[in-house]
Amino acid sequence: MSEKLVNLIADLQEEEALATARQLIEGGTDPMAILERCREATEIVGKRFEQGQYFIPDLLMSGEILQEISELAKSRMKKGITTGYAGKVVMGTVEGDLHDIGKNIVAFFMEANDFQVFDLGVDVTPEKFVEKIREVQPDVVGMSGLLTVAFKAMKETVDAIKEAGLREQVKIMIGGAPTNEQVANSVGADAYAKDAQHGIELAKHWVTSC
Ligand code: B1M
Repeated sequence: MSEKLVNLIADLQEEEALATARQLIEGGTDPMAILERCREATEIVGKRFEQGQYFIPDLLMSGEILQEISELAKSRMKKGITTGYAGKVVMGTVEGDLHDIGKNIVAFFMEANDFQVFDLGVDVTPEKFVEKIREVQPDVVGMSGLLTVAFKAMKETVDAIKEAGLREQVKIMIGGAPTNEQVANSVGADAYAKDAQHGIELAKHWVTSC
């Protein structure tokens, strides 16, 4: 069934994809696992776009399907929300990049895991990151980026945090489909998170070991 979901999203069959996701959620499949399959489907969409089979409206449609499925998954997750306090996270999609579906999923799961999340949205300049870090003194800063040009913006953001004298106070993680450990090293971040679960594990580890 989850394989079917991947194919339906990749083929942009909105209604059937939503119905299948609903069936999976109601059947007790872990919402996080469903979202991971959705991410796999968007890789296929991305490839078809690169190969000239899909165009911008198709990217938009895949984004819409993903948003709707993540809302479904989130409504199921809310039941598990606890009441403690794990730490503060300032998060955003870096300057020049407007992709936010993955970032929103990560922010949601962080909140569901007791982090106080300050989500700055998309196209966030280094100055806005610095301003928010000064204001709320977070434990963790998260930068999301889906475009390879976002790597430059990530580096500029880390540099701005250093110049503001705030680098030692925060741990920085990056995420987004094209990122990896090497990108994290090259932009001066502390780590790369491959998905929401990994991001939560990293943030929890940092907060508890400080
Ligand atoms: Co765009 N797009 N897009 N797009 N888009 C990609 C990223 C692309 C790879 C497609 C492709 O060509 N194969 C390509 C980038 C190529 C590159 O730079 N090398 C691309 C392009 C080229 C573009 C435009 C330039 C197209 C154009 O206009 N010519 C344009 C750029 C606009 C801009 O940002 N300035 C553009 C626009 C768009 C839409 C607006 C239409 C739409 C986004 C809608 C939205 O976000 N609200 C869109 C979409 C949907 C995609 C694809 C198909 C799907 C992205 C997505 O949402 N994935 C994408 C193809 C792909 O990713 N392979 C593509 C699902 C999401 C759940 O995964 O974001 O990876 P992801 O998040 C994961 C993990 O990565 C991780 O956790 C999440 C959950 O597992 N994670 C973090 C993410 N952030 C994290 C942060 C963390 C920790 C973990 O801590 C801080």
